[in-house]
Parts: sequence; C-alpha cells; structure tokens
Amino acid sequence: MKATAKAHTNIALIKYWGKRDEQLFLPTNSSLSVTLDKFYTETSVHFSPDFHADRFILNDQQADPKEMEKITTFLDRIRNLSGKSLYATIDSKNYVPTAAGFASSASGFAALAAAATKAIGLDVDYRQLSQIARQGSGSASRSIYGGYVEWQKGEKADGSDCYALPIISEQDWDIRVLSVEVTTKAKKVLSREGMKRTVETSPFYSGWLEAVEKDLITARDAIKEKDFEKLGHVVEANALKMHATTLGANPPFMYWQSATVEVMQEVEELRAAGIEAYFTIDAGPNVKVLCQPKDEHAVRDKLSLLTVVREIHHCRPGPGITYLPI
Ligand code: 2P0
Repeated sequence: MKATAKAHTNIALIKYWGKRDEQLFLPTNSSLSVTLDKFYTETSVHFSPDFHADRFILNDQQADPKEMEKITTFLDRIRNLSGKSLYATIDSKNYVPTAAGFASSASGFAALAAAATKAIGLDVDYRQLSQIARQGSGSASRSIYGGYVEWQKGEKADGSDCYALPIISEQDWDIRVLSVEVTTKAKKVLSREGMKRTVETSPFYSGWLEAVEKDLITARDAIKEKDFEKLGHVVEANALKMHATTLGANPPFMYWQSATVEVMQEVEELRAAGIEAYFTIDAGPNVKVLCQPKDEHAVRDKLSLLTVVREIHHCRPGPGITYLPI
C-alpha cells in the first residue's frame, strides 16, 4: 500500500480570497491559476497495519506537531472515504523555495492527495482528487491539473460542486512568469488568517466579491483567445483589488513592502516603454511578473537592475500531478 506522486505549485491569476466554509475549504469566489513548471513537491505515502501512528517526514525532518495535526486531519478524510483505518508514513520533499513567495501548501496537498488515495486503493478521478486536495489547502485544488486551471466555487453546502477544472493545457499557450524575490523585513500575516480577517471585517470585501467573478470571465476568455494583453490587464487589476481589501480590515494589514512597490512601478515603466509585462502579488511581498517569451530577457534585465531584487526565478506553464515509481 505505497504510492508516490509529484505536483507542481501554481500562481493565482484571479485570486482565491475568502472562505464561506472553513471546515470544508469552500471559497467565497471562484479563482483561476497557471500551474508552474519549476517548483514542485514529491510525496510518498505508505499505509500499513504495522504502523501505530501517522508519521510525516518533510525534507528529511520529522514534522512539528502543528504540521502533523494538519496532515492527520487530512489523512482522516481519506481513511473515512476508503473505510480503512490504517496509519501512514509520509515522506515529502519540497522543491519550492519558501523565500520566493510560493505557497508549498498547493503542491504539497495536491501531491499528498494523489499519493495517499492511490496508496489506500481509492479509485478517484481528477475532479474528486481536486475536491480532496482542496480540503488540505484551497489552492491545492488547482494544482491537480497542468496549464491554466479554474477552481469553481460551487453553490452547495457540502462542497460537492466545488472543484477545479482545466481550461487549456500547458502545451497550448506558452507565457512566462518571472518570480521576483525581494529583500524583506517584516513578518507576513498568514494567508489563511489574512483572508479570514478580511471577510469578517473589511468593508471593501463586498466590492471584491462584486468584481472578482467578472474578472474571472475576462481572464478565462483571454486564455481561450490567447490574448496576452487582455489577460495581463485583468490579472494585475485583480491582484490590486485583492490587496485593497486588506487595507480595510480591522486591524488593517498589507503584504507589500517598499521593495514590492518598486518592482510594481518598474513593470509599469516597462509597459510605458512598449514591453508587455504585468504583475501579480500573493499574500507576501514578492512580485510575479507575466510576460511573453520574446520579452523574457528584456524584462529580467530591467528588473535585475533594481537593488531590492535578490533573485529572479523563470517559470513556464507546467504539468499536473504525475505518479512516480515507488
Ligand atoms: C490564491 N492565495 O488564489 C490565493 C491568493 C494567497 C493569495 O490561496 O487556507 O494556502 O490553505 O485554503 O490556499 C493562499 O492560501 O489557503 C492562497 P488555505 P491557501 O492562490
């Protein structure tokens, strides 16, 4: 009862920001992402009647009790679905640099969902896998698929219509995502806590909800039409709206630092100079810059001149989950 799976991280082009059900990880809005080739998690799961507790080894180290609790809760769902009450040993390796501002939870729970269901003998399709991964971390629902992916919020209270679906594959449209790592000072508000505070206290949250579904339709159309300019504009505007909601929260908070704003302004200057580049920002200070393959080097050269830029990682659209030899 062993299996190994690999899943890649994703960057949200239209953001997931807020839950309507925290237990089931049901979002208040649909979101859209592109899976990235460069960063991923590989996870092996072994269920056995010989084990007397779950064990989770992350990057060759025993996980701390808080991480262990999340994993056990997640495995309990899989045990319930399979009707088998077996403990597991999990060995996971993250190839996701945390400093680069990518959530390893997306690739982490997608890989764990794939490996654990296979190891315990559950016959699930990708839609079900997306629903299972979602209950570890919302953004993990999108990392099941490669390329451009939409996570539908659904309407039902039990989450049965809440899962991700592919739009077009990683081979269908080549764009570049430059992950611009900046020098950081303050600690961030974790995204789970940040989105909760925003939903509960920000008067701007209703404006977000009004706008985000329209943004998603525009982004989905742009992807289907392979219209880079249309996609870039809506991606940047959607990120700015998400971050605006945090300024209205109580207590207010912001993920940007001065270095973040410097990169954003440089992207605007690139556009003024005729190079199509657009930014997006997650729950942290780093900036992801979208551009077309022909402009990748010009964008990198310009951004790397900024003293606040520490490193630039070059990503392309990447694949969905794969199963590896045990
Ligand atoms: C996203 N983020 O769509 C958004 C944009 C951050 C900003 O999904 O509580 O780790 O585990 O469901 O998925 C990060 O939040 O949150 C995230 P949980 P998650 O990618």
